[in-house]
Amino acid sequence: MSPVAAPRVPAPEISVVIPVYNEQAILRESVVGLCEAMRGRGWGFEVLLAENGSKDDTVVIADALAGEYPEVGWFSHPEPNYGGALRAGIRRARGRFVVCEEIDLCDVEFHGRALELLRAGSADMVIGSKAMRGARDTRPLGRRVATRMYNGLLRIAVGFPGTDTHGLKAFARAPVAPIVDACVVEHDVFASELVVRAHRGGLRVLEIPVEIREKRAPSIHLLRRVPRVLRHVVRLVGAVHGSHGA
Ligand SMILES: Nc1nc2c(ncn2[C@@H]2O[C@H](COP(=O)(O)OP(=O)(O)O)[C@@H](O)[C@H]2O)c(=O)[nH]1
Ligand SMILES: [Mg+2]
Repeated sequence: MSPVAAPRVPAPEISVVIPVYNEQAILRESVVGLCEAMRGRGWGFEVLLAENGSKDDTVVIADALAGEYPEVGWFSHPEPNYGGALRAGIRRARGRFVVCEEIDLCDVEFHGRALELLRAGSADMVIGSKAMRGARDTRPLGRRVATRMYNGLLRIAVGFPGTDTHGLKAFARAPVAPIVDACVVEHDVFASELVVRAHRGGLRVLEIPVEIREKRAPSIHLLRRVPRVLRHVVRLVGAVHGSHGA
């Protein structure tokens, strides 16, 4: 099996980038559901699965899906790094618009609403917020509280004015590509750096409420993430305040 399979569709309008790690249980069902729903809406799209070092059958399933669906491609990022894989996926994206997804969400309704705003030129980036008015977050209380605490931290640390940075987002590739290149923080906090830099760079960032229904519980325990996230937020503060580039 080759270590990478590029999508076989020419010039898609939409690139859906999905970091995946040890997702054999839901990968097939999620990708098939996503592709069928997007085909059903008549969209030209590609799906890029950004894997790194899965120890289960994720890669075997991803490769089979790429064989069955010309829209689907996958690659393995060499380091164990969610943000690195997401960033590499965005760099491979060819669409005019890029949607950052999660395999346990695959919310095509969000794609539709975000695309409408992006196509109309009403925004450069659309964030699917779990925490704004109108959102419906069915995750356990601890994770909902963590989202709000993390957002409060970003507000204090870097003046982030929104309600959510992690999770679903869609953007126009051309204005956001240089911001992706400017990001320096890895792992979970890359997603936040991207949104924070988009705000600070004067892009039109719009939040819309989403309904979160995870297909399974998260793979990493919440508390185990905290020390690394805090270290990376410190790095983010340095980065956006100029010590690590603009
Ligand atoms: N490439 C890659 N993807 C990951 C990694 N950890 C989680 N993911 C993917 O990131 C998405 C969100 O992960 P999840 O466990 O649901 O965490 P949540 O964001 O807190 O809900 C899923 O598509 C996962 O497969 C990782 O280390 N590398
Ligand atoms: Mg999840």
